[in-house]
Amino acid sequence: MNKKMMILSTLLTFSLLAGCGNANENAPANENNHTSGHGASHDQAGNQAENQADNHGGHGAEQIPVSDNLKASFAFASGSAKANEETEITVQITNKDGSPVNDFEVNHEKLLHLIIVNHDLSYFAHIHPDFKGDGKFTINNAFPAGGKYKMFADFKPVGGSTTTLSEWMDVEGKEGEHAAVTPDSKLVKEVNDKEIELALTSTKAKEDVTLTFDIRDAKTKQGINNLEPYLGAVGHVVILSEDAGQYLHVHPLDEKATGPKAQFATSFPKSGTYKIWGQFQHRGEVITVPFVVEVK
Ligand SMILES: [Cu+2]
Repeated sequence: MNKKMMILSTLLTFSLLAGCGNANENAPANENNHTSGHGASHDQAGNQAENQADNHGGHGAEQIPVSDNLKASFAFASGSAKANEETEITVQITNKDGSPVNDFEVNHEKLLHLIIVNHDLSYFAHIHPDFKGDGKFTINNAFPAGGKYKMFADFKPVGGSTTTLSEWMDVEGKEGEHAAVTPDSKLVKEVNDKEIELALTSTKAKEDVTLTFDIRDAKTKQGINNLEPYLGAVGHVVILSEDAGQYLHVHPLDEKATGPKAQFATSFPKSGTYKIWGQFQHRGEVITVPFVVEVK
């Protein structure tokens, strides 16, 4: 994909996310599946996004109806999860009629990406469940405390578009502190002996944004120019709104970059506080660096 296509694809995705966001908030209580991606119901904005997508008809396999028809059911294999205990998570992808979906495209080297965060976004996991057939994926995870966790399954069915389906799950046990998601005063962090600086070309909602991560050795301040591919690209970035209601897809501008700079394209659907996790690999080690930004 060239840069233009990537931006177009990103824009379309965000239009859809922005459009479906409100519909999700109003989802009936018995709807156990909060779709942060392409939800079943479309409000006015959602329809606009869909029309917009139709106008760009040449957009390859990204057809919306398939994703609209999908459902993800999240469960703990033993029925419940306890803090600090390995728990098997199952994610079952079905059509709305309950028939399992078994054909997935490899997307960033995996069939399905599972992102898990807790209520205040202080916990973040990005893991890759194994496909077991019958639409089912499983993986073990240990949750650090009790409380609510939101799980996002990110996948691409064959013939469909990139889809993100999510659900809040309860983990038994003592809850951790509830910390506020506070915007960083300086977008520089030190993680695993690396100093990572983030720059954004815009912090306004609905604008194209390029995120540039600059990765240096924390001691020498020398740029690191031998980043290794992580999930087939220079890095992987996940962005969530403060309430975890909006999950943003982010695309690297140059997948083959090796540092010290790694650039990604996105667009924030609305104003608010967002948490950004950048993930990079250097010398076999995955570095996860979080930032919090305020979008106006
Ligand atoms: Cu992944």
